[in-house]
Amino acid sequence: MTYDLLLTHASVATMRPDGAPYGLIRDASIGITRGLISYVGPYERDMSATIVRDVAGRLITPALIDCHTHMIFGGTRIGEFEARLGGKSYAELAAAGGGIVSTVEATRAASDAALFDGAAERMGWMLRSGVGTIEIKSGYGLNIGDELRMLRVARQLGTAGPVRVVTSLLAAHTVPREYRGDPDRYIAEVCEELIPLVVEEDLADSVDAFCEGIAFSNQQVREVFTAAQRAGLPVRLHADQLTDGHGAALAAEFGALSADHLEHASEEGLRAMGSAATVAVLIPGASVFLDETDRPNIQAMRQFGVPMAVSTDLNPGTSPVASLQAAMWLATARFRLTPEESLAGTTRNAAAALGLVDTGTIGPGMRADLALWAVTEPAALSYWTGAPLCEAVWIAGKSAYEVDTDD
Ligand code: DI6
Ligand code: FE
Repeated sequence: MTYDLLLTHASVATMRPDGAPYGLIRDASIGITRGLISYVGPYERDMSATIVRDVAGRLITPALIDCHTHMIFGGTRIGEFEARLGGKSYAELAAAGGGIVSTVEATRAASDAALFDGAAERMGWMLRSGVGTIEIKSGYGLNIGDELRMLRVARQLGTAGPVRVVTSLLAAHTVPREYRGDPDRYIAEVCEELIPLVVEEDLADSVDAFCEGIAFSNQQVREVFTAAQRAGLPVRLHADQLTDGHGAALAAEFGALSADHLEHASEEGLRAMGSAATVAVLIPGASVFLDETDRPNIQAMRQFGVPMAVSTDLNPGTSPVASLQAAMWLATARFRLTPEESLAGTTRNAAAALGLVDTGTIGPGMRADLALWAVTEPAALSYWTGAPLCEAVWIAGKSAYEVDTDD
């Protein structure tokens, strides 16, 4: 057989769950045919390919997957960041009309082209940290027209490539100013008008909500989830980030793909997530940036068999983190994940959080979504931070990024 591309002499972290830690194979070759992996295993001398690349023992992992971002937005919140360092809390600023609502104003005022260009630049940063798939949420439009506009821009980013984009409708992010006195009316509009329009245009792959005192109640989230599932869309939830709002249990009850943040989730909630196979998406960047003292209960997640993913939550308010490899470092340093859990969290388990079965591990038949790193040990990806370790990314077998070796 002749491969389109053959990578030889690699340390391959396949991230397949059975077998060696990291599913690691040393001195391995990866054969790629028509965008898919057709061989991974020991180096064999007589394999032929259109392009052969000897990677000299360096590490290849699945291209990383960021399963939670708010990558499309207008403006920044640098002023708010400085105010927080002056002593104000995130919740105080949100209550005073700052926070998410201020990004909503800047996003509504931005043109489609400005939203696209801003997000495309950030996606370039993410690609250079080894990312091949990114989930992007709406949630800064908060009216029918602007939520649809954000999702259309997200779809355009996916079409433009090279990074694969998965989208989530997050209209239930916070109560828009126009509905301050009547959030139930906003929720009804989301359920009855917006979700059907999103489905009609195929703009979202899932529906998300923010269950929190400063956002939406359990009952309001139930309504959104019920409407989403009736329309055939899977759900996910921002759960128990700032307080225990029983979000983990609610997500499990609806069989959500993921429940995200979880700093204040109860043991019962996490147990329910384990039974429902709902992925816990851990976001150490927001924890650090907001200087949260409570950490997610990783021990309970391990005990109840909750799959753990790691994401940046890239957004202007709580997590201006634009490298998924930096999030891996934070996940070990802040949440005490092992380096293997951290890499599983940005590959195999992140794919599960997005409901994707064709990426996240390296094996025959999987998409050739691969990242090449300037290290040989998989644990090094959670050890170094701030170093541009990623040397190349292939997405569906195509070269998507190649480090500039001239300097
Ligand atoms: N939780 C978060 O961390 C982001 N959204 C959410 O529901 C924050 C978004 C923002 O502050 O703009
Ligand atoms: Fe978020």
